[in-house]
Amino acid sequence: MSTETTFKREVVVLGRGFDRAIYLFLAAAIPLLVLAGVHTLLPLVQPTRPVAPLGTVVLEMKDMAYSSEEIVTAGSTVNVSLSNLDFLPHTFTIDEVGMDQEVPALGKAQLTFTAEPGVYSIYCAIPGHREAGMVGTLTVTP
Ligand SMILES: [Cu+2]
Repeated sequence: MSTETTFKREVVVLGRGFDRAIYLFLAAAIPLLVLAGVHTLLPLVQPTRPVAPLGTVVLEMKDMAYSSEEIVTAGSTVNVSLSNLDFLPHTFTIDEVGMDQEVPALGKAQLTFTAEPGVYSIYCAIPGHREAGMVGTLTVTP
């Protein structure tokens, strides 16, 4: 008998608390869900890394080196997308074509230049970097 009474009272108390809990949960969860949705959709709308156009050489500058030491491109127009991941500036320099592009620390640069078919030396013109091995070759095929 007394057990039944206790049970009913508990249900009533639990019911009130439960409604309040749902309300608080929704009040907290809805903004979070909206934020989560925005975060989930954002990369689809705005990629964190820019997508390089087709035919573009994507080159990273990291730890005093280019991510590819040998680059081969076809045609006289060369497109290069540079990302400097180091905390110091680097350059993409090819003397024969008059290219000398500095990329600031953690910066990016897009290059378009023309080069006759041939093999060209690439190096970083920041003092000491070429000597440290920041070099590469660009081969342009017809
Ligand atoms: Cu450098």
